[in-house]
Amino acid sequence: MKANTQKIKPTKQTKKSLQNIDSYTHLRGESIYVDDVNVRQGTLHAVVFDSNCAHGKIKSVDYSKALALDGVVRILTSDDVTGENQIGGIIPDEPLFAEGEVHFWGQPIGLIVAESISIAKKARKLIIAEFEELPVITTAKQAKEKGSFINAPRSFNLGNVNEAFANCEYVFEGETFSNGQEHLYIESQGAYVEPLENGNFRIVSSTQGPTQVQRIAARVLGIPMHKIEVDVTRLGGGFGGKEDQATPWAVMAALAAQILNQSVKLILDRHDDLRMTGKRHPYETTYKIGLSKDLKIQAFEIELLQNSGAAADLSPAIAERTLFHATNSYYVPNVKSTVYSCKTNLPPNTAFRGFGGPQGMFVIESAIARVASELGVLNTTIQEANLLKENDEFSYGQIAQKVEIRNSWNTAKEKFELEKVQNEVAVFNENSANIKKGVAVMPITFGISFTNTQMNHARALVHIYQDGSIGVSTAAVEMGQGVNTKLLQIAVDSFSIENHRVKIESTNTTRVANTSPSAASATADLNGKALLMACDSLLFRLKNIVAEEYKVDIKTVSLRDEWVYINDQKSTISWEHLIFKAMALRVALTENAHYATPVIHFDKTKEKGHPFAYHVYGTAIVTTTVDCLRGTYEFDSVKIIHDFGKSMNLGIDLGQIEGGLIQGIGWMTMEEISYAANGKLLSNALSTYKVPDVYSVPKEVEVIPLETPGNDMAVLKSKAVGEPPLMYGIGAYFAIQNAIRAFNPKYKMRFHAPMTPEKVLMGLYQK
Ligand code: LUZ
Ligand code: MOS
Repeated sequence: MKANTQKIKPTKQTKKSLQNIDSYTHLRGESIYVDDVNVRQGTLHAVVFDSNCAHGKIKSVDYSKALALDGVVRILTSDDVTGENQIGGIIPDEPLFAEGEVHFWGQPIGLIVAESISIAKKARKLIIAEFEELPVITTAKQAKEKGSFINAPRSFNLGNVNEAFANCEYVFEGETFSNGQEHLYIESQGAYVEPLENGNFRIVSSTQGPTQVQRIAARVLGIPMHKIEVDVTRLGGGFGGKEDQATPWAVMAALAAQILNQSVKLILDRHDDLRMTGKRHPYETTYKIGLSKDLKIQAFEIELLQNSGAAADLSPAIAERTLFHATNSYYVPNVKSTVYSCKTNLPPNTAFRGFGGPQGMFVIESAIARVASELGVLNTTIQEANLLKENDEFSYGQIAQKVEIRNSWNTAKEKFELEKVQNEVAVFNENSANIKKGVAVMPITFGISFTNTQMNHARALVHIYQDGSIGVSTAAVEMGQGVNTKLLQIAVDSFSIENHRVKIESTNTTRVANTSPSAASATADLNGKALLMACDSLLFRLKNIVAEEYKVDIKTVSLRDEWVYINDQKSTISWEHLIFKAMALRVALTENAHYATPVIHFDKTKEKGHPFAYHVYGTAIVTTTVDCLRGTYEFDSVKIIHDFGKSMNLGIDLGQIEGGLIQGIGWMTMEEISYAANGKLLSNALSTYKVPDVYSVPKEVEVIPLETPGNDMAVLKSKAVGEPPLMYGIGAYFAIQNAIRAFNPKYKMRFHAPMTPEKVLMGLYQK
């Protein structure tokens, strides 16, 4: 395969997007990550000693040789924890350091603190641990058979599936599997902790959830939260992997800093990170789908087994989102969906872009593909017949409103000439023996808000300094998604001042407290809305100064391009002059605002409510070419109609679409996590775990914004864009599958992701 000359068609932008404010320092290599922080003299370095047994009783651990090594300062274990040895977020079921037993390969047992990383690593090799091995569970199915669960199953129900199936013309049952996914943030997990005076600590962490780090560190160190300050400048990627799982490393470093009264740095190297951290949850699912004669889906019943790993982590919340998205973009009047969070001996699996949603969507897309092949129709015929309409009810009780799925589908169909493409592919396949093409369409409908209603809030703290410059603090964590650029845009637009006047500060728990993690695609919405409120309050005060001085109605006062206008006339008051006046009049130039998403609610006892502020919609057409001698494939094009609402920064939002899409294609086609039966991670390096690269991205990616009125629940009507595009990648699986079907009429469709070249080859030559 030759290198792709990737062509990304420039999408028409009405207004030039503000360039990502980090691009200057990124390009020069000057951006600061945890490993770049200036450390205090005498800083110690830590390495985690972890289990090489997936399930067992710890018989003995001999640290003596390691401790004798020159430069080793201390080895901490569960015995040294000053507070509670417990880091569980949702359920307290996860020790910081193993106590008595180990439950996964890679579970932390101790922390080696030494004068250098190389000494600590050398010491790690000298520790001898003995285990009494216990039975190991690696799959969700094994866990279910043994009754090994994290919590009680959840079930969403709508209508009556049994009655509906009885009246269906067509009923099919089957199984699907989707594998996990490694986050592979470029910056691995890590933290740097300094002890301050009076038993206080400052933690610099690569976390999406600064408050989570602060809360758990306080619990483990046995001190109040106000003694801990967590500071985050930016992350070199998170993708959900640092929503909860940045915490243990920060907490271990903090514990060492507390015990040794010295600053401590703990950064996982890539191999340690791959082995010790959880990933996207694999799911094993059985489904039953029923349709009427006119191909309307009447009933859908699924039982999902989530491979949660050895502790809860965020699994219960992720399982819930799987149910929320189990019908993807379709209206199904009768639904019974049940999910089991299965406890296995893998590292606790965790949040990953889409948060269980993609796993749910894969199942219904598989069921539709199965029906289509059984009935000899195109997948798209069934998909199109069942798209959501205005006022349709989701299985969780929310009524679909401002639905744009048909609009995006129809626009994609027209603009990208779907029928013509499908015909061309069919003609190509008739005339080509060993090269086959496949096309698939992937509609997405993704709910925006944390499904846990109480997490949907944020705050902003704005200081206008006396020289007219501004500092903005929010709960938003910049992880490459460009949220700081959006926040800057909100502040400069609010005051109509120049970009250079605004600085977005680091995310810091002493400036903005009790933060929800930057997650759920909701960061710009929640923090942006809070920032808008803070700016509006300040603006009111500033305008009031002018109104009082000139005895005019405040409504006639406005700020434009760094000047005060009265009745649309430019005054003699500049921005700087206005701030000078405010200082002289002792007007408060600081504001703190709190935003909590209105309207949303959810009743878990009934499993009904209105959990999402709104949904994001879109449709992708994926075209692939499969080499039927080799089983290899490439993607000719992915063409997307996406519902941005009214994008406030199309450049940044397009970046999110492209990144999400490629990450989704990787999950569905090439990234294959593999554990041995004894629980050891086999795909433990980048030589055995394949992520998309420049050779595997689609040759053409075209994204056209859908024309819509936008949605007031989104910040400046600019809809959330972080997670939804990952799910366009699901189309890649079905595009390849359609190419296989064109080559091998005997191919019995299996729905077992990822669709690696090995699986393609087996499908091509299945008899
Ligand atoms: N994190 C979370 C998330 O705690 N709750 C959510 O609903 C969610 N959704 C997507 C991604 N992360
Ligand atoms: Mo998340 S999957 O940390 O938005």
